[in-house]
Amino acid sequence: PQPVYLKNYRPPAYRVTHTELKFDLSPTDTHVHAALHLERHPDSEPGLPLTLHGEKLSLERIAIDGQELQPGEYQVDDETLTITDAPDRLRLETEVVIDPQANTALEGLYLSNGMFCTQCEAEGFRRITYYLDRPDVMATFSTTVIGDQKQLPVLLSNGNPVERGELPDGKHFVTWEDPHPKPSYLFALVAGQLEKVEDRFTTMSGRDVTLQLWVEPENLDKTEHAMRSLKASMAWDEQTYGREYDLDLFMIVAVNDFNMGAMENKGLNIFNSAAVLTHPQTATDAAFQRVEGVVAHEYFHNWSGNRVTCRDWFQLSLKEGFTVFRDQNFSADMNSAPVKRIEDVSFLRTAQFAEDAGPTAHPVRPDHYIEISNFYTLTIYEKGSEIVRMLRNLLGWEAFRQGSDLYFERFDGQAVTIEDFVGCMAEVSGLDLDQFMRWYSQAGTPEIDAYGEYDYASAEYRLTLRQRTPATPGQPDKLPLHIPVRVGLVGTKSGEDLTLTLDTPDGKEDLGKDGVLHLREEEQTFVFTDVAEAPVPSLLRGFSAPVKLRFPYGREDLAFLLQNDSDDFNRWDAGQRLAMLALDDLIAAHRNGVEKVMDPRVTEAFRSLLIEPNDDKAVLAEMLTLPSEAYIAEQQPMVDVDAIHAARNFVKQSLAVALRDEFLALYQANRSDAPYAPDAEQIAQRSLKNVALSYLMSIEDEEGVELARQQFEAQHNMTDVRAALTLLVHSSRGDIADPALRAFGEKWAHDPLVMDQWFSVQVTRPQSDALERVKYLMDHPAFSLKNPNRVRALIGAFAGQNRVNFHRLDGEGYRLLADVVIELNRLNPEIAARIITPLTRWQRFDEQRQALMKAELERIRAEELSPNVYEVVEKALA
Ligand code: DPP
Ligand code: ZN
Repeated sequence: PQPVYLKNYRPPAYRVTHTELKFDLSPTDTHVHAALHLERHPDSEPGLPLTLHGEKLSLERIAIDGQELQPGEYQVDDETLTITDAPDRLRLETEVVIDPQANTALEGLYLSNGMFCTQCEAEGFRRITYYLDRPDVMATFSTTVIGDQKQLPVLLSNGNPVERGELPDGKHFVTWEDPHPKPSYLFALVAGQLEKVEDRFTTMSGRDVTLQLWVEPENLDKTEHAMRSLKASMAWDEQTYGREYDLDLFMIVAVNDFNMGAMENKGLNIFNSAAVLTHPQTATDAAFQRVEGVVAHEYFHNWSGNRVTCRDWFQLSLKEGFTVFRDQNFSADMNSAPVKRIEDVSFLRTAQFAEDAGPTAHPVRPDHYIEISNFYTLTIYEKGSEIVRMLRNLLGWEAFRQGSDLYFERFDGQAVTIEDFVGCMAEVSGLDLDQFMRWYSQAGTPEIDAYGEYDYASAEYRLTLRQRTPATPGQPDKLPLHIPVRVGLVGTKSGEDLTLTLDTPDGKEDLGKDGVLHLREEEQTFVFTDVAEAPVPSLLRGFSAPVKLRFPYGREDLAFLLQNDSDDFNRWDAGQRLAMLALDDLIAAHRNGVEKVMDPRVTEAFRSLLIEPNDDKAVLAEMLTLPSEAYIAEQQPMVDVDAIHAARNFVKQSLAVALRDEFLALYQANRSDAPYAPDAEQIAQRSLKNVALSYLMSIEDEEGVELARQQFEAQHNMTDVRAALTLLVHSSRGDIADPALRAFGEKWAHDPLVMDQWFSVQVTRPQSDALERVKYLMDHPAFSLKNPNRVRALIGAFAGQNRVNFHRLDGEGYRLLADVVIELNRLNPEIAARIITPLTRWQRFDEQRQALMKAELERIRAEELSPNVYEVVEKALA
């Protein structure tokens, strides 16, 4: 497979002004008739032939303006259809046959539980019909769907239904018109035995929109939260961005077999059932919040993605980074804003930083790729969102909103680039964002070394910041970035933020109590004057840039910030840093075979959190949560999974022993029998209660075990049931855990999304039988390698979250993952190329594990590989 390069972008030879499609649906031979209204693109190079994309299509007929083409007048290969002497304007008709039932890759048109559905982003439409399948070709669509009336009573596509009727042989049809020009990746079709829940929304200009949520009949009782989230998203986008919905109908469909979370097809969003269905008895708080976030994300794409789309796939973050930023802010407004920020940053710092430090590191705008579906990454999405957040912070909300308005107005109906977006921000604000653009082209996580000095005599505080971005594959040398560093100086006597007066070449600048430093050089010193007392600096407040910042904090400094910092995020981060210092010592002790000793300062810090809680419950629950094993691993030069696991357990158990009564009291204080609601207050209460329980269970405290057992048996809601079940299954109390697991498995055997949780709970258990359980569960009737959710719940959870067992020294964990990758490479290359990730991180481990992991990668490389897996394996072994 050959790479595609950004620098080779050329406009297409032709554009499509209107697309007419007719589908005659059948599981194994669906006929697709397409009539494309084509005209030469005004900017194309003269003489270019008309080349259409097409894969796995069998061509039955081809005609131009009603004239059948003869063999020789066109050429077909595995990926394209080319017509050399096409006129400048033409109506091209093709008829192809496709086999949805054989489509296990879940790209293009496929069958899921007897239901037809599509996934076209990024390049799935070419598996449906011959087309200029690239995002800068935008056309209006008219789609007729024909299907068996009994098997397929519901026939959906984009836009508005304009005609329907009966046909011979028990068939019927519906014709859909989508008046908004769109690229092919936003095309969608769904047909099956679905039922709907309906609601309405009146937009700010008075458009009456019908909202429909289509599901399989047994899931009708799981739609309420998604519908509520949709209406909240529509209102939020009007209030926050002035963006309104633009059709009379908005549909969401839940599908069981789906590679991604969801897809923003115009007017017909298709969702992985896991990202839309909820019920208090089947979904956890985290699942409710995910549904809210994903519903919002896909809805927001209607403007940031659909009305204004990407010129080419290198610009993917143009729509994804911006839309993630929008959905993160929406969720922050709906829930606890500081906790949302803590969660998003935790995710970024573990998963995205790891990606940026590994062999598949790439810029937020890559300059080449082999397989675009490999680039739906944490870097494009999460780091992309952080870049937009930095822009918002640099401009301030009002100017940022003006820039956003300008962007949507100027580029409505167009396919554009990241320069177009940032250009609008520069234009409205007058800021020079040239250096800032390097965030899009340089891969790797920048590191900042900070150093501060207080001079009593002059009352000055000098803060020196030095930045460096490590080399990444293909990018050995990096340039300095423009990094906004939000800071405060917290007075050690007062515990208050001191006023910041920055000494600049143009005189003194008053930054208030919380200011942004613009780090642009490799090294810069910032001098604050009139600093009345010795401060502890609070750096990178709110995580103002996606960087690693080091500062030689003492443990007392961190305990002080944990008590006094006015920035919630940094208060939490001070606690994490304090715990990390203790963990580092314990990891070293474990490695050296020295007795482990708990740092009393950590215990005291936790004690004060528990005794005089000055936080809301949601933040407190985060404060009491230790850094995850994955995050700890990210901080180590070489990952020692066993030492990390042992050190973290030691801290947890020490805290539990020292603060046992406090945790018990916290648990009791946060019990509630109130009917379940996924609101911020209840969610906070449950997380606090379950954090307390996790401490008690870490020492298998008798009362704690009994509380876990009761909590499981009460079956009040899935959040509490799953928390209790996990703690029991991860403990040594098989006497209680085994019957609970069995009861749970029997109760929910009919519900695949709950069985996914049942799989995950078991395969993440730290005991040494976990790998055998994975193998055993792979034969369970509820498991299937063909379903991406099952694969993620069983294999993904094991390889990604069960670090001690996946990294077993006999290499069995690696072997198991490689076997799965080899099988999925044939069935579903997109999922294969994702699930392989833990193996690609071999450089981070000891020599013995490195050798074992590389041997498995080599074994995979020896197979006949899909472009997806090929690209990842080649990078991993480069
Ligand atoms: N564009 C989708 C999303 O991120 C992914 N296919 O919502
Ligand atoms: Zn998206």
